[in-house]
Amino acid sequence: MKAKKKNVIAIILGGGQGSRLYPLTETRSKPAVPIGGKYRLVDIPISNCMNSDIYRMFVLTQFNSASLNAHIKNTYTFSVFSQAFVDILAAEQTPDNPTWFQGTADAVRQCMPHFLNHDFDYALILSGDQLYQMDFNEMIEEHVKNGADITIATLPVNAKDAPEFGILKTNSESCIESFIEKPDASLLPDWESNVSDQMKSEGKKYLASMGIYIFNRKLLVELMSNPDTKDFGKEIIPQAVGKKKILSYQYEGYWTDIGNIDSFFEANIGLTDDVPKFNLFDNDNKIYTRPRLLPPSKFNNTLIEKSLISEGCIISAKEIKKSVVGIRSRIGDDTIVQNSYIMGNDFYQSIDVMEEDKANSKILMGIGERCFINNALVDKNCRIGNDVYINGGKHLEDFSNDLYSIREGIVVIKKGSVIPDNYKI
Ligand code: ADQ
Ligand code: ADP
Repeated sequence: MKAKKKNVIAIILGGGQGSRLYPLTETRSKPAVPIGGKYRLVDIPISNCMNSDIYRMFVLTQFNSASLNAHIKNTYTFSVFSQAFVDILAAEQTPDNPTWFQGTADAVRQCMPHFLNHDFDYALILSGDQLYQMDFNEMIEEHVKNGADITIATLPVNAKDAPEFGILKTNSESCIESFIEKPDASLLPDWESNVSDQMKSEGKKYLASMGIYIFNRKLLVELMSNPDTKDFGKEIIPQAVGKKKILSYQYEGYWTDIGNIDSFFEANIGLTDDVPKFNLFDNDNKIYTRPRLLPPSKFNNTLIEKSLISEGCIISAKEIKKSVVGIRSRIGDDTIVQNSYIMGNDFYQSIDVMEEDKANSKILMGIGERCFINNALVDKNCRIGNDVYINGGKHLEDFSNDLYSIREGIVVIKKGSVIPDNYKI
C-alpha cells in the first residue's frame, strides 16, 4: 500500500551542456533525447514521480529546445481541477544572474524564486539521466520518520564504478558520517561499507550516492542562500556532513546512469533482453510519454529477433536483430539492422514528396535498400541511401564529422544526416 501523500515538489536536473551525450544533444536539450523508440529521457523521472503520486514537477535545463517544449506541452497536460504541472525552467539571464547554471546547486539556486511560489515541505531533487523505477514515497516516509534534514538514495557499487560516484559511509542508524565525491581508485580501501551478503558476493562494497536527494524546505532555502556553492556532489553534501542529519536510503533495484553515449546505447539495447532489467511492460509502473495516434507498424518479409519496434513504421528489411526501432521508421528491402537503435522520424514524407525526391535523385527519409547497420545509433530524420554499410565496433577509433560521430565504437549518425548510396563506415 502506498504511503500517505506528503507535500513534495520534484526538481529534475535536466542537464548541463550535455557534452557527454554529444551529438544527440547537438540540436536538443538532454531531457528531450529520445529513448526506447518512443519516449524521451525526461519521461523516466516524470513517470517515477507520477507513479509515486508526486504531480508537481520542475525540469531544469541549460537550454530550451523546441522538441522539449513540444513534448512537455503535448504530454503532461493535467485537469484544471488538479494542482499538477510540469514546468520547464531554462537557464535565463536576469540582472542578478548574468550566467548560465554553473552546476547542479547553482541551477536550483537560480530557480528558487519559482519553487518558493509553491507550497511544499520537501523538495525531491532528481537527475534527468538515469534509468530506474523507484517508489519515492518510501524514501520520503523514511526521511520524515527519521527526522532527517537531507536524505540521499544510495546503492552498493563495485570498485570499478565507485570512482564515478559520490561514495559515503554510514553509522548503524543509516546516517551519513562521511562523503567523498568521485574518489580516486587509490582511496577506495578506506571507503568500504557494511553491505548485505548478496551485495558483498557481487563485489559491491561501496555505497554510492544515486544523486537523488530529499531536502526539507527550510534547509534548502538556507543552503541556497550561499552563492559560493555550485554543486550538490562537490560542495553542498560534503559540507553538510557532520552538521546536518543526512540519511542514507539504500536501494538495491535496477538503476543505471545513462549520461554518456556508451551507457545510453547499452540501456536502449538492454531493453531487447528476454527479461530486461528495466521493465516497460509493467501495469503498476507505467512509463508515460506522448500519445501520438500513429498507425500500426507494417512489415514485409522481415525476420525480427529480440527487438522493439515502435508504432507507425513501414519496414521491408530482411532482418532486424537486438535492435530498437523508433516511431515512423522506414527501412527498405534487404537491409539488415543488428544491435542498433534507430530513433525514427518526426514526420512522414508524403507520396508526392517521395516521388519528387526520387525524380531529383534525392535520398528519401529513413533507411534505404540493401544496407547493413550494426552497433549504430541513428538519430531522427536521417536519410540513409542504398547499399550503405555501417559497422560499429571496438575496431573503430573516436571520430566526428558533419554526418556522424564514433564514441567507444558506437557509430552515431547525427540528426537529419544524409548518407549517400554506397557509403561505408
Ligand atoms: P554526476 O552525475 O557526475 O554526479 P552532475 O554532472 O552534476 O553529477 O549531474 C547530476 C545531474 O544534474 C545530471 O542529470 C545532469 O544532467 C544534471 N546537471 C548537471 N549540470 C546541470 C546544470 N548546470 N543544470 C541543470 N542540470 C544539470 C552526481 C553526484 C554524485 C552521484 C551521481 C549519481 O554529484 O555524488 O554519485 O550524481 O549519478
Ligand atoms: P514526436 O512524435 O517525436 O513527439 P512531434 O510529433 O512533436 O515528434 O513532431 C516533431 C516535429 O516534427 C514537430 O515539431 C513537427 O512540427 C515537425 N514536423 C512535422 N511535419 C514536418 C515536416 N513535413 N517537415 C519538417 N518538420 C515537420
